[in-house]
Amino acid sequence: MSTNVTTTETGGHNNAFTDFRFEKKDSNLILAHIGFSFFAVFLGAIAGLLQVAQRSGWIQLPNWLNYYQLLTAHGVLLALVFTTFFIIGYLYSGVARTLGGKLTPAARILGWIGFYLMAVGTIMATITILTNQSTVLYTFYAPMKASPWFYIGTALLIVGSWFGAFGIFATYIRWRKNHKNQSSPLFAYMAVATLIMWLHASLFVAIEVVFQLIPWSFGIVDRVDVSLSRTLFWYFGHALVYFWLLPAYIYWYVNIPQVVGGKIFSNSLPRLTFILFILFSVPVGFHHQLNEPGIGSLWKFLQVVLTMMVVIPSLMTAFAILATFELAGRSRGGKGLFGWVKKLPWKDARFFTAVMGMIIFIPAGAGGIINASYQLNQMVHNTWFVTGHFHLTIASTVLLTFFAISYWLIPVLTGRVFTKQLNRLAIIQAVLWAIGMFLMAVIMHIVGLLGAPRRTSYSTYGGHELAVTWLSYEQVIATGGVILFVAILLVLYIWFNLLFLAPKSEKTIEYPIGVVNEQAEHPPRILERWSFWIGVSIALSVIAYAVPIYQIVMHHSPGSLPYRT
Ligand code: HAS
Ligand code: CU
Repeated sequence: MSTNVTTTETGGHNNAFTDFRFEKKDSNLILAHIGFSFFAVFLGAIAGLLQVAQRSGWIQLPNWLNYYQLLTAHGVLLALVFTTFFIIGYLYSGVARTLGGKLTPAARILGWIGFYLMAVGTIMATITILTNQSTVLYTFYAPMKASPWFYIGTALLIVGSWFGAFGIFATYIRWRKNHKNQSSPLFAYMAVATLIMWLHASLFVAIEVVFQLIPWSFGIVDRVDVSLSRTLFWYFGHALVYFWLLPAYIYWYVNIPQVVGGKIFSNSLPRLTFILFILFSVPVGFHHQLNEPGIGSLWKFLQVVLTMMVVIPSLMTAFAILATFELAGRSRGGKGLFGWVKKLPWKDARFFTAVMGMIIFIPAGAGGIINASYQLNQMVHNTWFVTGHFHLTIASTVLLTFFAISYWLIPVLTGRVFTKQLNRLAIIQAVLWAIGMFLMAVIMHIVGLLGAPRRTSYSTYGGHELAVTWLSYEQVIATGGVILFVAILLVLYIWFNLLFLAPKSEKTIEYPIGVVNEQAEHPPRILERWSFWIGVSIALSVIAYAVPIYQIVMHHSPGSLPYRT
């Protein structure tokens, strides 16, 4: 047990740093990412409102616009574009903040190259969606075929994010060189872990896009092996959802302790959780393909077991965050079993909004475990249950946490104050979000159990009794959707103010980075030996995937001709 944790290990938080400001070059790069992400939210939310109103029979779309086109725009802009831009921006901010206060020149160049690649890719993909040439949903399953420019656009988005990752690695490597034998600050450690996982997984969707989908959509080859393409997609797809989740965890582990006036509970546990995510995020993609032919049930079962393993780091996170909150509440004088809960800063939107997301994650995670249970998946697969699940996870837990981050990160970047009024609006926003999601996502779970399919536009199914029941639930779901849209307008209003209108602060605005609790142990060195963990991760993925992929390829499927929706 060691008590002399150095400030660098705690995330570089010492007095010299309370006056921290970003260099202009860094804040511009971060702001570009964050600002672009807001634009995606705006368009994606409009698509969401229209599609839920159409599916529930409230409106009829004009004939130049259809439900599946809106669904594609909604998924691509929110799940792929918004998240990637926001995450890279946020990770850049924390890495610059904790690794010597600024990015390296190489990181800035890589960051800008990445930004432009992602922006150009997004614009290309969005245009093809709006012109109905890429109505293939955000998972772009073959044999539904999109315009080649859609695939090239998404490939640029991914490759751009790799440049962002390289910039972060460059800054991290400089720090390691200058701080031999020290553990890196938690934020930077977690950012590096997240991006290692991301690079590993996204390489495989890049293979799918570059070697299968692009040649096929240009007509260079006529047919595509659907099984292989879906398997490559889900090799990436589950890790993708953790690429969204882990930055939210970084906020919970590293920034929130400072917001609540407490300390980070442990310096090793968060590192171990992130290592477990590197290991187990990838070899689990089959839990999205449990109902698909062509994959042996032994391999599906193995990946179900590994999926249960990847739940463990989330349970560890629940424990650590609660412990952090309890320590903070008690240090503020909270007494008795639950007295500390009252002492937490409930009126601070930077805390409240994120906690709303955490609380929602408890049922959301339970729903995930239901999805992953091999037999139960038969019941819920391709129903609205799954749509409900991901609106609680990505669209509530992660999104609310990102909102909470934006409420201090934009002020740090622009020097504008998150005023009392804006804070109050943000709290109302989070409450509205919870109500809207209760009506929308919780009901989606129920109607999903009644068999209502996902990815389906308005239909009465010829007045079939069961479908009529679905339709009555759908009215509630659409009401939830309207409330969520109002809540998004509030966020956009807050963001606009923080970017352009709110009063400039006289003092430096704090970038919250928590300090590790004095009793925490030094993290074991092995946790920072990346090559070792990358090796284990590759080994696990080979065990889980090598044989089934070999079997798919050797099966020599003639492949499918394209299908245009
Ligand atoms: Fe999932 C489908 C299984 C987590 C997103 N998931 C999806 C899809 C998306 C998605 C987008 O096994 C749809 C993909 C598509 O389009 O087809 N999911 C899981 C499992 C987990 C899980 C086992 N999913 C997520 C997260 C996502 C996400 C996170 C986004 C960010 N999911 C599945 C499966 C499918 C699936 C199947 C395919 C279904 C099908 O058939 O198609 C686990 O990671 C969940 C673990 C989480 C927990 C919760 C821990 C709780 C915490 C909060 C603590 C709270 C505190 C607050 C401390 C065990 C950490 C207290 C504070 C106070 C002050 C009181
Ligand atoms: Cu998954």
